[in-house]
Amino acid sequence: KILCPSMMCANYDYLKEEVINLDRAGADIFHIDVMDGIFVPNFGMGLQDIQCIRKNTKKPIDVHLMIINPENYVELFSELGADIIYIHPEAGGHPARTLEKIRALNKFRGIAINPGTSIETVIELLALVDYVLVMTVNPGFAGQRYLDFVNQKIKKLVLLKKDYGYKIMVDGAISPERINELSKWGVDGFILGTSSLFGKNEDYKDILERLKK
Ligand code: S6P
Ligand code: MG
Repeated sequence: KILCPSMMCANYDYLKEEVINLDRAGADIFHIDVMDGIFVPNFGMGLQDIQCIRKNTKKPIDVHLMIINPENYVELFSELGADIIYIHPEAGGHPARTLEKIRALNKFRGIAINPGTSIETVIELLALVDYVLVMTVNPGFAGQRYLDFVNQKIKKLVLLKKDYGYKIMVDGAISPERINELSKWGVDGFILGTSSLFGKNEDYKDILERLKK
């Protein structure tokens, strides 16, 4: 199980300490949500936040770009030290070209797909990516409700995985129970927000160890 703390849920008063603690506690990949107020009705995280996270961990970081025309910004996020760059094929531009750009920068390529986006509309991209981030909430906010209708898509992506070799990650309202169930289905990685990791009054290490099992 690949466990990825969603850093927009961290305590910003102590962002540096949060990164150091999560790193020591066994986080696998730091997940950073980037929102432009247009593709999704919210803003965050800032470039300075990304710099702070990059400075305080050697673990991989991913940027989940919820921004329109991501093609224009992949160099920027590459320079900021992202290891995995997720783009939304729904966000305009030419996703296949953007993914090619990410590969040329020697970064891992990812697509993030909205609950309302079907596999059929992104099938050509599946051969071009290392990671598929399945949104199980409509993107933009933490603390939402899990959308059960996405389960069907997750199962289809698990079947297709054998031919393409991507990793499947899920993002949105991922609770401990959900992690158990989805990992049995063949989901590889989990974005951890308020449903499983943050605001729990328990050591990150204890939580992450329990979730790993
Ligand atoms: C949502 C964003 C996610 C959230 C995460 C929060 O737009 O892409 O990464 O931060 O879903 O987790 P939770 O458990 O509060 O839904
Ligand atoms: Mg996200």
